[in-house]
Amino acid sequence: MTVDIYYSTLSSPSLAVRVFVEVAGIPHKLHSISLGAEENRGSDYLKLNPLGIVPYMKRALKDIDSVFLHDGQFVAGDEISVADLLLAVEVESLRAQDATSGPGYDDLLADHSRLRAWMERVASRCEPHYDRALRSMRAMAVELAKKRDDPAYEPDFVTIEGLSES
Ligand SMILES: N[C@@H](CCC(=O)N[C@@H](CS)C(=O)NCC(=O)O)C(=O)O
Repeated sequence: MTVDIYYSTLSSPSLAVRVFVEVAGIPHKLHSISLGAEENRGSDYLKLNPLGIVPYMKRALKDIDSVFLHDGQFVAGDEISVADLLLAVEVESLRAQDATSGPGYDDLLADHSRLRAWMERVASRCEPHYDRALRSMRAMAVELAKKRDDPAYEPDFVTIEGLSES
């Protein structure tokens, strides 16, 4: 299966993803998005990725399941690496994105049992640091969900941000 990667040559995370898939021999197609020409803010790209940022992988959750986690316990084999942490935190960030619109985080991950099991492995391998570091992001998702129900509700982001320090 070929992974579609939307990327910019001026974006460091894009370059990291490109080098990773090339070194790992993962079949992929690169689609160049010009940040300078603001193609990432154009309606075609926003339809694809409403966040308007690069890198972006189409069907990313499916790709993580079938391409990145198909052999071994972790992304680069049976040992955890920084690739697992970067990817797991990126998946966790869907909590905030989907608290404001679209399906919730649990619904998004519902059909991805391999992905969920890997997320649990990453968290438990890095316990207690992983859950502690993610506390603010998870709390923010809860507060954003309240705001979705009541647009007048104003979450206290300063207090939420401080949670991970305690
Ligand atoms: N956490 C994201 C960060 C992506 C990101 O910040 N991309 C920047 C370029 S490095 C971007 O697309 N900026 C465009 C914008 O914000 O309008 C990732 O690692 O993929």
